[in-house]
Amino acid sequence: MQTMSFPRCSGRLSGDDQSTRRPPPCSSCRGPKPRRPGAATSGLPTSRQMITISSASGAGANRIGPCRSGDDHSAKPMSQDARMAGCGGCQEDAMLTVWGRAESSATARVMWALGEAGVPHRRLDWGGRFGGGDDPAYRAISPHGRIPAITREDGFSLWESNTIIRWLATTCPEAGLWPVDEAVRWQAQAWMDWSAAPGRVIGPVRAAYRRAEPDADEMARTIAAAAETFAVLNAQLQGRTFVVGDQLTVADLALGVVVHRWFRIPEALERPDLPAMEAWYERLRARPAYQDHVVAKVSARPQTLGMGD
Ligand SMILES: N[C@@H](CCC(=O)N[C@@H](CS)C(=O)NCC(=O)O)C(=O)O
Repeated sequence: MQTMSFPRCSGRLSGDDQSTRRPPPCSSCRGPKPRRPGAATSGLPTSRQMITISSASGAGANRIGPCRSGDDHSAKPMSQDARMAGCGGCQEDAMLTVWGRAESSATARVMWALGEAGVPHRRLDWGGRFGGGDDPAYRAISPHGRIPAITREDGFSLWESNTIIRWLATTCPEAGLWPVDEAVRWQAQAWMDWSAAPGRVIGPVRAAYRRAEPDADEMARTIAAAAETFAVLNAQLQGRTFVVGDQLTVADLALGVVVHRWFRIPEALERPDLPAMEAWYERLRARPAYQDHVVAKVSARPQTLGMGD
């Protein structure tokens, strides 16, 4: 069996981010599968130990994890994709790990997606003050050393938050995050790719108001530039519940975190009203997974002028 070494675990398993939600109905056994007590942590690293796993192309890659629920999987074999995803919680041996600190916007996006899909997972603090981005073993998973990345014990790994979200949505179709209609599906892809644009303009806004001595002109200029970009999303949301229709999709998952940052700009700063986007933001805030992984984690400290990093 081929083996591959994953980065040493920092031991910071974030308990609040272990999925406690009930998994969605399993696509294979057609019914919710109860989780084994302790399944979220058994066999997983507890301190700085090396995780050795079988490679995705190795002998264990296509193995269906033993289902301990007594469900009969032979009636409807799992698809290859569902097996690789461990979707629905039936592949307990293939517990998904998210590498990334909770307050990172890219990590929060993935965590929110996992919460929406109800996929069992754990998160390890990684990147930023926790370090690890330069660990050669982590670089093997995430080539530019950025967070987040995901790994499974059978060797599957992936990086780039939007790609992880696409993978999740397509391997867990039960979650309904991947539009069935072809035209809508491609619109969602376009909005996902466009999500880099608001990502680029919100950074300068945050840098401007957080400076020790914020400059009024710089703040006004960066907010105006950001508002121009966010107005594009506001126009798209007019008359729609979510970005590409009446259902939450990958497009919302790609954009929801950066919009949270926009609405966290200190109230003292003037910014144009974007009513359709604000109504959509309120709809997102009503979702428990968004509350847990975005509102409670990203820019959670009160945002004030001159607050520093
Ligand atoms: N396009 C990447 C961006 C990844 C990225 O830049 N992540 C930031 C955190 S949001 C990062 O890794 N920063 C360095 C660090 O946290 O150590 C994605 O969406 O996954």
